[in-house]
Amino acid sequence: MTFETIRLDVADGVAELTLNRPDKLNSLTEAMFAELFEALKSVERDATVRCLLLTGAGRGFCAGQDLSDRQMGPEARPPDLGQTLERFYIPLVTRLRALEKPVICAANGVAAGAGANLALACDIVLAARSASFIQAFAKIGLIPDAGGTWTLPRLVGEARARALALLGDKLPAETAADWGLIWQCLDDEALMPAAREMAGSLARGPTKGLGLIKRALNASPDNDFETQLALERDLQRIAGRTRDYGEGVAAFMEKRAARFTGE
Ligand code: T3D
Repeated sequence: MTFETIRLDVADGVAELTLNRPDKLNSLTEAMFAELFEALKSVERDATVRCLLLTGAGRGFCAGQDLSDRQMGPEARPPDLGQTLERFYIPLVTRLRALEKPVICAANGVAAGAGANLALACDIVLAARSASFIQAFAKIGLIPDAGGTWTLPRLVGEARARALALLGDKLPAETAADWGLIWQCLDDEALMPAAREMAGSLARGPTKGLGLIKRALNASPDNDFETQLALERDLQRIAGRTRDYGEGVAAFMEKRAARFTGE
């Protein structure tokens, strides 16, 4: 598949999706969303893809909405941002969270506005030491979107979430890792090798089981303890019927590495 604003490279079970407008710090345009949705469709449908790795080209990960598309003259009617969220941002982060395959974000540089929350919608976020996370919205009179008001307090607690959102300050990757906003901060040159190794390892994992783990964790914030226990019971029933569960147990008993097929 050839794209203009993103790249999609599929090899050895991993789909590496690169936001590719480096001159504009990979800020998001309508054309880019169209290509992202096309790429996601193929990742969702292709059973040979067992892990998605999202990153950015150049020195930034993603600077959020391309603001040159939002310039207005004094007389112009303001755009309906509710509608752009509905059409673009909500489907993008919803599909990443719902994808029943692991999604890794390798934040290679600054992640600002919806770019930061796009990263946080992924399952595991690795970041280069030179990267940073900025809830830039308040600087232009907006509120954190793309799930930010939901993920931030859950990941870092109310006090830090409120300060990040209200101040719009730059949070260095190292602090983001210390606070539990992301999984790990790595030296710049170590980021992509580590992200690719992790993606490869997940792509060789029990894909159905990993998908069910996501389903359980996605449901958890809305459930009480009893409801979640019941969900675990139902999903474990499904996991217990997968071929990979049989293989995992056999490999353990035979003291060898498991050969998961994702079935
Ligand atoms: O609108 C809706 O549909 C609602 C949804 C909104 C979602 C949102 O994401 S709103 C928030 C939008 N994003 C921002 O407010 C961040 C804007 N960018 C920045 O604050 C800074 O660029 C950064 C802090 C991210 C990085 O700063 P720095 O100094 O490292 O780089 P720079 O020089 O500012 O940017 C480099 C180039 O990228 C520059 O282009 P130029 O002058 O070299 O041609 C800059 O204009 C461009 N760029 C960076 N961010 C954006 C952008 N161009 C368009 N839109 C951007 N968001």
